[in-house]
Amino acid sequence: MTLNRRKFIGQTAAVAATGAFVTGLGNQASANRPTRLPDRSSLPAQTTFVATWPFGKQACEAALKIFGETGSMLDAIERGIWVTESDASNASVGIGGIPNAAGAVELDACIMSGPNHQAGSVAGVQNILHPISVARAVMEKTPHVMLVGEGAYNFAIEQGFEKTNLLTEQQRLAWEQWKASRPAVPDAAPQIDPDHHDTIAMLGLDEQGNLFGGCSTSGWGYKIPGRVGDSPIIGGGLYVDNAIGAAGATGLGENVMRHCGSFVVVEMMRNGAGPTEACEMAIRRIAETDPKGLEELEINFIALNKAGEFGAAGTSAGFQYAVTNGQFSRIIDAKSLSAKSIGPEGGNRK
Ligand code: SD4
Repeated sequence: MTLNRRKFIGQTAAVAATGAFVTGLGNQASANRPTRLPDRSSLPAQTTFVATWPFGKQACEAALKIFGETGSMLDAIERGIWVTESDASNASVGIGGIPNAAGAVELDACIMSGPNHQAGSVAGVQNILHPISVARAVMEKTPHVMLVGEGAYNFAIEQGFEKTNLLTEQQRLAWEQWKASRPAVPDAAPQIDPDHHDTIAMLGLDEQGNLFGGCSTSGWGYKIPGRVGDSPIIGGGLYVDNAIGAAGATGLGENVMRHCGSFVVVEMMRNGAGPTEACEMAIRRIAETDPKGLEELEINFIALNKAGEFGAAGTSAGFQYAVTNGQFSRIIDAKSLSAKSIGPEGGNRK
């Protein structure tokens, strides 16, 4: 066992150093033929966190630190995501998030625990700083999986969460401007800037090969009140299968949730694809059925398998993700499937 472990970590370091690791087991989407998943059950993994976007690096580093202190992967995922939820300069997660069309910040989040296949989720919740923690409370303290809107808020307050104003002055002013410039068609859907979307999805693996994940967002800026995206949907914005791997999504949620995106990524890994390849295959499969076609989908996936291999792919160029483990912490370019550019962080910090 000790030998195996050393050998695996040695291999991991060597491959990581060459950069080959980040591309997963293969790049060819045309190699759509399922291969048998190698038996990785005997390979001990090293604790690894993977998250969407460059800001995910800070969150992953916090997660690794929390794991070191508490030994709890759920604490690590939850409190790693706190870092992004607390960052008022991030316009798409937690405080400082772009409000909905009515000027209210409405948050979506979910969490999954691989070993017991548990999940908790909240959607459309207002005035709560850490929706990821409410999602965890739903998972651990109720027989349910998902609470929405007022029900989720009331549950949070009952659980001791504080009411917090999440609308910053900067976002209030931007919303006022948006409202003033929006076309005066009474029933028209709000004009949405597709650049304003950036969610944190975080995946985690412990040394026993157990997988976990969390996701948190304020969603599509100026969305119709009550709109729920993919991020709190189990199998949409996040999916964890403890036998195989985990995946998370960021981008235009409607184009992920109509296809059970993260679930599809995990299923691709079940069929033998490496993480990057699985993300790519899922996107290509979505693009095949979706009338929008590949370039207009604006979706990105991250994936982590049970052996600690990770990867990501996006429909456009510019999607980056973060990986942190005991050996390194870095931001990596995802594989892009078209030349269209989304820019760093999807334009969130413009
Ligand atoms: C949503 N998928 O609500 C989220 C937004 C997002 O990067 O991922 N932004 O549709």
